[in-house]
Amino acid sequence: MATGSGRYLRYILFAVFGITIIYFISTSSLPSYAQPLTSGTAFSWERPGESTPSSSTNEIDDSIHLPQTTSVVESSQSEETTTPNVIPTIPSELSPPAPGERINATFITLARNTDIWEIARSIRQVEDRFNRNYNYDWVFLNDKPFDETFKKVTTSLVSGKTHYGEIPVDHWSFPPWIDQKKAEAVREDMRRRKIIYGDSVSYRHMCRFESGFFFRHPLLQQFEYYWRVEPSIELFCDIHYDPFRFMKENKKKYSFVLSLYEYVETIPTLWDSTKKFIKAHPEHISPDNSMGFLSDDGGDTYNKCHFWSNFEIGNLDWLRSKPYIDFFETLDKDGGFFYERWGDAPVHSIAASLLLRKDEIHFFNDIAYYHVPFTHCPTGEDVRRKLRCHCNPADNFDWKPYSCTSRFFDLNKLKKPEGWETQV
Ligand SMILES: Nc1nc2c(ncn2[C@@H]2O[C@H](COP(=O)(O)OP(=O)(O)OP(=O)(O)O)[C@@H](O)[C@H]2O)c(=O)[nH]1
Ligand SMILES: [Mg+2]
Repeated sequence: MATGSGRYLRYILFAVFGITIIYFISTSSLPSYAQPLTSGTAFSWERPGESTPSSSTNEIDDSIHLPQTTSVVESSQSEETTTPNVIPTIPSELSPPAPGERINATFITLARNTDIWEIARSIRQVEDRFNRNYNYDWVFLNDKPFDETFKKVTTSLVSGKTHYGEIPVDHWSFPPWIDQKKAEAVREDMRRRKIIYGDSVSYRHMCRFESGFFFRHPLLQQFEYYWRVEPSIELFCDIHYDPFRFMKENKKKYSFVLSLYEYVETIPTLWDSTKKFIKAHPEHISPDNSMGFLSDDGGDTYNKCHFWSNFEIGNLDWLRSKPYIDFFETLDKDGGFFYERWGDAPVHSIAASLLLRKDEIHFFNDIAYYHVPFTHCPTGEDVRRKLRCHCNPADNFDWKPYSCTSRFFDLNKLKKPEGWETQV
């Protein structure tokens, strides 16, 4: 008996369900042709004659209109039928510039012609998330002349002015005091030990250029602040204010989003050269420096912590100042860019930590960033939601053991963002 009545109940349920479906189809899905578009009206996201069901919970803003590209004329009104134009008109401006003053600042990219599509991706991200509203300039530098494709594509993507410069030969070559045989033997040894970029000459020129020369290029003389952008980076969140302006108004000279430990094999004697500089130029060392970020024993040894310089927003006048130039020249004379493989990240980081006051270095929690293989995804759900971030918080590197960002927070007595403990 129980089985029989159960079966009847199922039949009834199926019947009710079927009738509901038929009713729904017959009442809701038939086009009403209520609003024919005539020539001269704007194209709407609604298909002609289709009206948005008012009961729908997905509210479509039918005030969104594209520029006039389509005209559909009802056959009852005219014999003439026009084919919809599939080529939209191109707006001259994607969005209006943000109000307020601009800082004397530029984006800066060092790249080869072959980097074009990777840097195009980066530019697009920077423009979409920030610069389309601010229109800052962009300086491109190369050790060879940029080709037409590079210039054409980048000019079309950047909302500000673009500038293209070639690097002077003596900023991208071996200085005369370098022993070529010794440098070659080092490269061969690093190749055998499989040290990343260990056998590359061009990588060494790049690191030396980024350490000591980019800010001296004639194209950068006119600017006070720079924001470095590398190929194939990602920005995961909207940038809802002007970071250049933040830097200037808060007297910041250097900033970062990611920090980590350097491969010791690439910098075995960098700290010896640094200590030589400290001894020779005590007048350049800031009384309120960040030695605690670099060393766990008061400066005797280097703990390898550095800010990851493929992202940086900084002050060019600081890099052009005597303390920084004296620091770079001490290192350059010791030859470690070629006899080892010193990177510009530890060089900039040691300089910022020793020459600047603690409060002149800034950590941008709200600039969400990726450069292979590390991600900075802002800690704090509220921030991520408000900034429309698309990064996975689980990928955030900030509080992992191989990051030095916790050390930066502790040294500066900063309160870590809520939720950091869950990402360790
Ligand atoms: N003009 C020029 N630019 C270079 C050269 N080598 C590297 N660069 C640029 O210098 C910057 C750093 O080089 P990358 O190859 O990204 O070095 P990296 O970030 O340490 O390593 P990746 O993991 O490969 O990104 C990038 O903006 C490159 O486009 C070169 O030989 N000539
Ligand atoms: Mg890179």
